[in-house]
Amino acid sequence: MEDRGYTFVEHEKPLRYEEGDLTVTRGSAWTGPGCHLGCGVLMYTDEDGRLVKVEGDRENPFNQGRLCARCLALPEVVNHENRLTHPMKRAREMRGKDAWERISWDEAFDLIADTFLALRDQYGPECVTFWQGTGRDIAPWITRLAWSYGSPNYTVALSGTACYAPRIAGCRVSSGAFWLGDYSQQFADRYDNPEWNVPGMILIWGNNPVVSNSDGLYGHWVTDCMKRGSKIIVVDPKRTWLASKSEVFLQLRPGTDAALAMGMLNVMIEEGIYDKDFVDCWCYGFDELAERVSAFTPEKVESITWVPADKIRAAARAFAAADGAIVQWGVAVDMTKETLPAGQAISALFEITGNVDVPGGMIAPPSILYYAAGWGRELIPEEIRQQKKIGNDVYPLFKAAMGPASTDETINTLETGKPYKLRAGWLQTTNPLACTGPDPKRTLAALDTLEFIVVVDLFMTPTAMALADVLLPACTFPERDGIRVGDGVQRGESINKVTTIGECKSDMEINLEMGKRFNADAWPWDTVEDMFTFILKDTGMTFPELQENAPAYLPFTYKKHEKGLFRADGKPGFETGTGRIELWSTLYSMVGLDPLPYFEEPVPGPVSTPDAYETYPLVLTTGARQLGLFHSEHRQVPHLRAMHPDPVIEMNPATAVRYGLEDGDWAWVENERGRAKRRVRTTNALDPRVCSTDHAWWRPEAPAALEDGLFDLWNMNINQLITWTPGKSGLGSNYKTLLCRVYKVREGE
Ligand SMILES: Nc1nc2c(c(=O)[nH]1)N[C@H]1C(S)=C(S)[C@@H](COP(=O)(O)OP(=O)(O)OC[C@H]3O[C@@H](n4cnc5c(=O)[nH]c(N)nc54)[C@H](O)[C@@H]3O)O[C@H]1N2
Ligand SMILES: Nc1nc2c(c(=O)[nH]1)N[C@H]1C(S)=C(S)[C@@H](COP(=O)(O)OP(=O)(O)OC[C@H]3O[C@@H](n4cnc5c(=O)[nH]c(N)nc54)[C@H](O)[C@@H]3O)O[C@H]1N2
Ligand code: SF4
Ligand SMILES: [Mo]
Repeated sequence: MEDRGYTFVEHEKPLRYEEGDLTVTRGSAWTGPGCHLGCGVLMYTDEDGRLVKVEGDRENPFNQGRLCARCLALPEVVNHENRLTHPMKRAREMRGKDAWERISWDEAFDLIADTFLALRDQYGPECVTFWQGTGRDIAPWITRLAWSYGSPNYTVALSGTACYAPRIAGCRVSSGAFWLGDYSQQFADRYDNPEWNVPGMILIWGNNPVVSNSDGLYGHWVTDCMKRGSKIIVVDPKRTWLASKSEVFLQLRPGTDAALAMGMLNVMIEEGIYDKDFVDCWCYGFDELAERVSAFTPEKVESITWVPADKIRAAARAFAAADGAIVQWGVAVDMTKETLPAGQAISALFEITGNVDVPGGMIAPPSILYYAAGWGRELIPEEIRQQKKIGNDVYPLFKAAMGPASTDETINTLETGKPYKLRAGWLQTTNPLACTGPDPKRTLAALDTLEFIVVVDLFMTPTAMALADVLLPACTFPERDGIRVGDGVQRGESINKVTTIGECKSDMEINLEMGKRFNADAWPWDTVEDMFTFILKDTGMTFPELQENAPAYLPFTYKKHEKGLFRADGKPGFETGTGRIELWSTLYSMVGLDPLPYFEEPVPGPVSTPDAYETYPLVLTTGARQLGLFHSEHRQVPHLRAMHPDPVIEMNPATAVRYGLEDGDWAWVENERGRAKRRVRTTNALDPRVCSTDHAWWRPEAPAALEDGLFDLWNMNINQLITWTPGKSGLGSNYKTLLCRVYKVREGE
């Protein structure tokens, strides 16, 4: 292995060793089942090769031996009797019925290839739509599959691509980079690294990191930093556990985030407590931003957000005064309809205070390889992408700057056949009817127009039961090898196979095999190991070398803008049109969007739709994460289901009394579009005007067939209250900004 300046961790033991009767294999977690992270794990297998126990790896700097419930319960997932274990097919006219025929992998691959290739010959490659769910280990493999087939219509199956993409797109537009909080995760020696500083302030915004461990952040890093002196501010409609430990808790009305951020900017600018040198030297459009936020006085913002003006002032002052400040933002920022201006205002908080690429502030770590946003872009001609990608003609931003197609427009296209008819679908790592998609009845009818649908999953799901013509069984991570090199966390990890279940194949194997049949030149590797080694070629490591030595850490430098390390031309500054951080966005202006942050009332809402508010008098946010459940997964897993057996709606005790409900009652949560059943949980952590409810519910134990209720989906899925309506840019959604009423479920319902 060549010396490229990587740092490796000393391992006391080899990759595999014996402990009593068991074999222990070191590795990194990743999907399936779902999670965004890759904690260091020790996987214990018995003499039959069965996974029996998982422990945290103390040597791994990422999680330092800690694991959460989902990895501890992993053997129950991997060995579950309801895992899909072999490929199956079903005649199109039998969709929705539990009427499957077992087939071999060869038959499955041949059937899919014959169908997809015939459609490509007849209608052109854009007639196939490829869907993935959240950031599992899928983006490189599904994008390469779609693009090597020739279709630009790869998409993340969410309305308004409302998960991470708006935050990433917004940051890239304004600064050419994506910013993460600096918790020392880029250093193998972590908190002991001499270059790192403890962040003075962590502003946790619409994120609950100790539960969700989302987007590359291990939640315990926040508490690790708090033990070392960091203070926190929390922006959330609910007094979360972290909020109860905060310096300032800003309990806002859901969906008013942009107004709150503009109020904080107003205070910083009025009081002159931002970093003037940084702004003068490195930012563009500050005067315009100052003018825009001048109307957002704390008093005005109080009336919009329900957050007291004094708290807004206190939060702005504490953030600006901190030595090293982080904005730890979450998906709530993406799930407000006008998400780009909200994200723009929130990122301006760390930009005008100069918390950019500094220790304990925000950092933009290089990845070992940058392929997470898509691998194989060169396989599809740019003019095809420009002309044919769905959503480009409706949303100029999608044409100018977005890799995926717009899912909202994909739904419209499925229904109207415009601008052309979609014929087939490839759904891998997503369960849109139970979780990802709003308006599941509409989603079902739209997808059902496709002539041919392939689903790749671990378990039978409502989506597979309703729609799949071919269903392929995927591996969980202990059943496969893999790499993790491209997600901005600055380290290379390997996923190491320890067990085998049925005939399951990994997503990488499936896509390599399919890809060869679509376009052999684009997939020249004999095995996935060869493919991983190819991907690693710029690192000087082969895949087996990575497995032995992982995790591998890249060298890291702060203040890259001063050193010419951000720009392709090697000059100081940022990779934007003006070379500066653009508080006034030249790209937004070019694609017809407002170049400055703004606030728009969430729709529906108490202000935007007062008539609806009379009928549906509670503000509703959905989908706050639960520790034992990842989206629609884990409902079959005994120890995890026991942690959260039923879908819950949380409300203030006064709200429950007002609607004749008691803690533990079953209630309907309803708006004009539909209703879902929830168990009432009363809590003082919520304002009496606001409720919070779980998402992604179905009951795997309920009857499966569509005519029998599709695993109780129509009683359980809260997304029946939500519509496919993104913001003006095509990004953003109203998953977390709804209105509802609640009433008791009657006996027999
Ligand atoms: N109301 C509401 N709805 C929401 C949200 C919300 O906050 N509120 N959040 C949204 C967000 S942010 C997201 S990202 C989406 C997530 O939505 P999705 O990512 O689509 O999540 P799931 O619906 O659980 O579907 C994932 C499917 O992938 C399967 N799977 C897991 N691991 C693997 C694997 O390695 N390989 C394969 N082939 N399959 C695998 C699982 O069994 C499951 O059936 O949901 C969204 N839906
Ligand atoms: N256990 C578990 N972990 C997960 C997931 C899972 O399903 N289960 N899903 C993964 C995925 S795909 C994602 S995107 C991440 C998301 O993880 P997070 O970003 O942490 O998102 P949520 O838990 O949906 O919401 C975070 C907080 O936002 C608050 N909130 C609700 N509405 C608003 C609002 O309008 N404004 C503000 N400021 N706050 C609001 C909620 O009360 C909650 O405390 O989690 C990932 N991790
Ligand atoms: S965050 Fe939890 S589920 Fe995810 S890899 Fe780490 S321990 Fe496993
Ligand atoms: Mo997400």
